[in-house]
Amino acid sequence: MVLNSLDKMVQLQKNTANIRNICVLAHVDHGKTTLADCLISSNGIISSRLAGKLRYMDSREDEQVRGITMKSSAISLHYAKDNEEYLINLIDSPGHVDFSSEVSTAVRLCDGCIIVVDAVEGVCPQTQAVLRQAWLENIRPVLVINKIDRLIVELKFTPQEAYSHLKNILEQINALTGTLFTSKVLEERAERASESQGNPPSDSGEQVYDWSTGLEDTDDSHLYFSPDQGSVVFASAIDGWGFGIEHFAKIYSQKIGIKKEVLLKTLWGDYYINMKAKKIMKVDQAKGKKPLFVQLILENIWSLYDAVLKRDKEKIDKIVTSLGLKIGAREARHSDPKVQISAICSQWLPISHAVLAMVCRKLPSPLDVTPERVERLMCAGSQAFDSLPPETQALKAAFMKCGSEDTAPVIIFVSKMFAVDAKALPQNRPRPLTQEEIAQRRERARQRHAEKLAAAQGQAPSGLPSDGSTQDTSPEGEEPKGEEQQVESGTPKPAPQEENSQEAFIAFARVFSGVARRGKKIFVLGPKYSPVEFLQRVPLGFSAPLDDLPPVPHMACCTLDHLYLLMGRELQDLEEVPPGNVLGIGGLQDFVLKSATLCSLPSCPPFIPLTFEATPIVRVAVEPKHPSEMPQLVKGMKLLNQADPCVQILIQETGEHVLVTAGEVHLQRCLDDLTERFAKIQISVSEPIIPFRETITKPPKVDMVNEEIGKQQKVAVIHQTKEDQSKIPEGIQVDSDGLITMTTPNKLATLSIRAMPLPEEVTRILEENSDLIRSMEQLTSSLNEGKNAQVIDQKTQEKIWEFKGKLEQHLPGRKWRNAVDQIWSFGPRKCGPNILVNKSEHFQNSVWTGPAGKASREASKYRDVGNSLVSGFQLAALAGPMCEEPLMGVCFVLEKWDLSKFEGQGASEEQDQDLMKEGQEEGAACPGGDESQELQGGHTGPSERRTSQKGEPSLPDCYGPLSGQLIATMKEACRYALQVKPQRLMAAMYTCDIMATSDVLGRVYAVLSKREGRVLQEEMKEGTDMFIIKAVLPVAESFGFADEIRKRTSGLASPQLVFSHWEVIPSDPFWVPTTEEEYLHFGEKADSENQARKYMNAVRKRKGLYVEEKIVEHAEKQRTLSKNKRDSSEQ
Ligand SMILES: Nc1nc2c(ncn2[C@@H]2O[C@H](COP(=O)(O)OP(=O)(O)OP(=O)(O)O)[C@@H](O)[C@H]2O)c(=O)[nH]1
Ligand SMILES: [Mg+2]
Repeated sequence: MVLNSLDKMVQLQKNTANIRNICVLAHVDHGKTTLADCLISSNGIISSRLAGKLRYMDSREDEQVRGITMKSSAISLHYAKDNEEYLINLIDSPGHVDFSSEVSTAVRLCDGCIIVVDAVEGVCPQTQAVLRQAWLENIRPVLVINKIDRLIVELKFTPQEAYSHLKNILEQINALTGTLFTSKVLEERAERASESQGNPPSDSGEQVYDWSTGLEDTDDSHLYFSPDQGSVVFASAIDGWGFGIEHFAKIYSQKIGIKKEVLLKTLWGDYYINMKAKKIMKVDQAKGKKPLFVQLILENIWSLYDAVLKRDKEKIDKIVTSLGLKIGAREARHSDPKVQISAICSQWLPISHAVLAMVCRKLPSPLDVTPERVERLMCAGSQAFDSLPPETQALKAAFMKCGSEDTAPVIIFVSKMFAVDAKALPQNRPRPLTQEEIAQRRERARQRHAEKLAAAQGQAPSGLPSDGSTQDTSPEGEEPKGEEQQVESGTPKPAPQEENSQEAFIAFARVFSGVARRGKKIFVLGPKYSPVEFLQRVPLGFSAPLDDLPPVPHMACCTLDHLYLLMGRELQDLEEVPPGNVLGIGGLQDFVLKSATLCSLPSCPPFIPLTFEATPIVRVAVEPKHPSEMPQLVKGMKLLNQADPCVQILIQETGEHVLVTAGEVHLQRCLDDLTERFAKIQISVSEPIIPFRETITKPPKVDMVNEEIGKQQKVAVIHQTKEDQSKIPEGIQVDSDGLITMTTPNKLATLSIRAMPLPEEVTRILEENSDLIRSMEQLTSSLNEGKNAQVIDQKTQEKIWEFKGKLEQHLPGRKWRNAVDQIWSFGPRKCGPNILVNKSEHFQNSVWTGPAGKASREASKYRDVGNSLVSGFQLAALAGPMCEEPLMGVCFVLEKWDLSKFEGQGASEEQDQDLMKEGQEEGAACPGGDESQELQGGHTGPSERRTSQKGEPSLPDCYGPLSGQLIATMKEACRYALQVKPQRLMAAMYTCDIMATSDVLGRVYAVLSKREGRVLQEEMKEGTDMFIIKAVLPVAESFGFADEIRKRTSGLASPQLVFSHWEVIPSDPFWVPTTEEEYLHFGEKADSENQARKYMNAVRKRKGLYVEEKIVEHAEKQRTLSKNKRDSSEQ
C-alpha cells in the first residue's frame, strides 16, 4: 500500500463516524509494539519485512536496547474496507508496571482498546490491571490472543490441545470482565439504594428504587470476548498472521455449502461437522470428533508450520498453490524457516486486516460516546451531574454531538506533555526546496566555483566584487565556508543555534468537541478550576476579549500555536483538527504542567484527574557533579517533571533534590532523560532512599530464642535497665504503664501522655480514608475560624459517620472506651495514620465536631493552647525517635494537662506580651485554677512547686512564648511515650508476581529468600509448565532484584513489582540479649546484627544522626561466656 499523504489524513479526520481512537494494552512483552508494527506496515510506513523487528513505536534508544516500551505514542493509520475509508488513531502503550501511568494517559484519549494476551502466558497481573483501567474509563475492548506460534513451536501442542488452551484463556479473561461488571452493577445498585433512602420518593414515583433490577436482569453478553461475536482475533504478530473466525466462516460456507451464519456460531465451540450429512452437531454426541475450530482452522495452520519447519518443499508448494499465494523467490529460498512462514502467512491471513476490520466493526467511533462516560468525565469525585450549573450541563450535548460547526464549543483534553527535540518540529525541519530555489543555489554555487578558480589562477583576490560575496552570504551564516556546507547539504533554513538545544513540549491531546484551529484563543482549566466560581465572579454575558477577563483561579488563556498530526516518530503540521481526533499541540508548556482541559467556554469543568495505578515509591537524591551546575539541574528537573506523568520532584527540608519514581526501570529512564536531555550535565545519584515508618507494638510474649518471657533467669537485667533509663532524661516521670508526665521548661504547664499501638485494621482504615479525613479537617478549621461552615453534602456526611462507625467497631474493649469520640487530631499532616486522643476533662473537642456542625464554646476557649498541643503531636508523628521517619499506627492519649499554674499566674500578674494575653483570658475564664492544680497535679511534688513559684516571675521572659514551649514539650513527651514502649520499624513492601518454568523455580526461591521475600502463593498455570509465584518483598531489598532474577534464570523469569503495603519488621532494633539462653545463642554483643537495626542505622547514617555502633574490642569465644557469667554471679 502506498504511503498516505497528509492531505488524505486531513480529509479522513473530517469524517467523524469513521474515526477510531484506540490503544493497545497488555502485560509487558505480550507483543503490543510488534502488533503495532504490523498495522503500521499495512500503511507502507515501514516495510512488511521489517514489521515486528523494527518496533517502530519504540522510538527512544533505551526502549530499543531494553526491548520494552516506556511511553505511549500515537500514530494515525488509514484503512479501507467495504468501500469505506477509516482513520485509525492508534496509541501503543507500555506494559511494564513502572510505566502504568502512561497507560492512563493513553486510555483517556481513546474510545476503544485492543487487549493483547500472550497465548502461552495467558492472563497476567498487568492484563488485569489494564482491563480494569479500560473499564474505569468506560472504553470498549476487543481481544487479540497473540503468539499462537509459540503453542506450535515451543510448547509443541497438538491442535486439539491448543484449542483447549485457548478456550481456557478466553474463560479466564471473561471471568475478569465478569467480576468487573458484577462489582459495577452492585455498586450502582447500592448507590441508587442510598439515593432513594436520602430523598423520599416524590409523587411521580419515578424515584422509587426497584429492588428487582439487579444482576439477573442486566444483559452483559455484549461485554464478553467471544470469537463468534467477532471480538477476538487469534494471531502471531511476529509471523504476521491473524484471523477472526468470520474469515474462515466465509471461506467454508462456500466450500462446504453451509450457511455462513451457522458457521459463525459453530466454528468456535464444541461442535463438529458430519461431512457426509453436511450437519453440525454437538461434540458430546460423538466422542472422538474434533471441534470445527480444530479441524477447519488450527490443523491447517499446524500443517503449514510443520511443512516449513521440516523443509518439506513439496508440501509447502502444494499449500501455497492451494491457497493461491505468490511467494517471492528470495523468501522461498531463505534458510530461516521463520522468514518463509511469515512470507506465506502474512499473505494468507494478514494480521493487519483481521485486527483493523475488528476494530472498525466492534469499536465505537467518537460519535458513539455514551452519556455515562461524558458525565463521568465531567464530574469529579462524588459530585452529581445534576448539581452542576445549567451552563455546564448543557455542554454534555456538545460532547455527545461531537459537532464541527463554528458554534460548537471547543473542548480538548491534554493527557500528558511529552518532550521532543525542537529540531524535529515540522516548522524547524528542512523543507524540500522549490525548483526556483534550487536554480538560485546552483547559480550561486557556480559563481563561487568560478571565483575559486580565478583565485587559484593567481588573480588578485581584492579584485573580486565585494558585493558579490555579500549577496552570497545568507543572513544566518557569516562564514562563506559554513554557507557552502549548507548549500551542499541542502538545508535552506537552519534553526537558530539557541533553539537547537531546546526541548519543545507537545501536548498529547484529543479534541472532544468543536474544531481546534491554529491561532485560536482558548481557556486552560487546571484540575482545581470550578466553573461555579467563574460564573459567580464574571458577570453574565461577558463579551469583552478573553484577555480582559478578571483573574479567575486555576484558569488561564492561551493560543493554540501549533497543531500536529502524531505519526509515531514524526509530527506533521496541521491547520485545524476536527472533533474526535487525537492530536499534538505545541506552545502550551507555559500553561500546562502535566494534564489539563482546554475549552472555549469557561462553563466547562475540568475533566476528572487521570487514575494512576502505580504509586511512586523509589526516591533518590540527585546533585550535580560540579556544584556550579545546580541551576541546570533545577531547570532539568522541572522539565522532567513536566515530561513524565508520574515522576515527583521534591526539595526536602534538608535541601536535597529528590526524584520519586515508580520503580527501578522508571528511575533509570528518568536519570537518563535528566543527564542526556533536560539538564545535560553529569549528576551524582544517591542510593535509593528507602522509606520506613515507625510504630510501637504490644510487648512480645516470647524472647528471641522463643522462650516465654519472664520465665528464665535474667542475667543482664542491669545492663538492660541502664539502657532504658538513658533514653529518658531526669525530670520526666514515667509510670509503670508508660504514662509520661512532662512539664514545660518554664514549669507552667504539665502534660501526661501515653502511647498505644493501634490495631492493624484501624491503621488500614485510617490510610484508606485519608481524603475523607482531610476534608473533615478543612471543615473543622473553617468552623474554628468562625467562618460559616460550608455545607457538606449528604454523601460525605454519610461517609464520615460510616468511617467513625468502622473505627468504633475495631476499637473495642475497656481500653478504648470513648476513644473514637475523643479523637482530637490525625497526624502527621493532619490526615495520617496516627491519632491523638484527648482525655482531659476540661477541654472537649474532637474531630467530629466539625462534621456535626457545632463548634463548642469550650473549644474556642482553649483553642490556642489546644492548637499548640496538636502541632506538637503533628511534629512528633512526622518524625519518630528511632530514625526520624514518620509514625504509623500509633495512638497518643493525652491523659491530663494542667495549665493551672500558668492560669494562676496570668490572673495575678500583668503581662504585656501578646501571647500571655491568651493566658489571661483563659485564666479569667477559669477561676479556681489553683484548686484544680491541687487535685490534678498531685504528682508534682510540693518542693517542685515551691521552686517554680520562686523562679517564676522572670521565667516567661527567658523561655519565650508559652505556645512554643507547649509545642516542644508535647513533641518531646510523645517521643518519650514511644520510647518506653516496644518500638518497631515498618518496611514498605512490594508484591511481586513472578512467572517461571519449573526448572528455574528453585533459583527464583533462592533469590527471594536471600532478599527476605515471602512467598504467598504458588500455582501452576494450567496447560503449561509455568508456575506463578506471588510473593511480598521489602522495598529495601528490591534494588537489583529484577536483574538478579533475570540473570539467575537466564531470562526465563521476570518479576513485576508493585507497592502494596507497610509491614512491621518483627525484630526489635534496640534488642540486646538479656536471658541466659539469648546470651548462649547470640553472644554478649549480639553481633549477628538484626535486620531492623541494620535498616535503622542506615537511615540514621543517611540523615547524619548519631549511630551507636558496636565495635569489637576484644574478640572472644562464646563458650567462655558461660564461665564468665558464673564468675560474675559468684561475685
Ligand atoms: N513467538 C512470538 N514472539 C512474539 C510475538 N509477538 C511479539 N513477540 C516477541 O515478544 C517480545 C516482546 O514484544 P513487544 O512487541 O516489544 O512487546 P510489548 O507488549 O510491546 O512490550 P512492552 O511494550 O515492553 O510492554 C519481542 O521479543 C517480540 O519479538 C509472536 O507473535 N510470537
Ligand atoms: Mg511495547
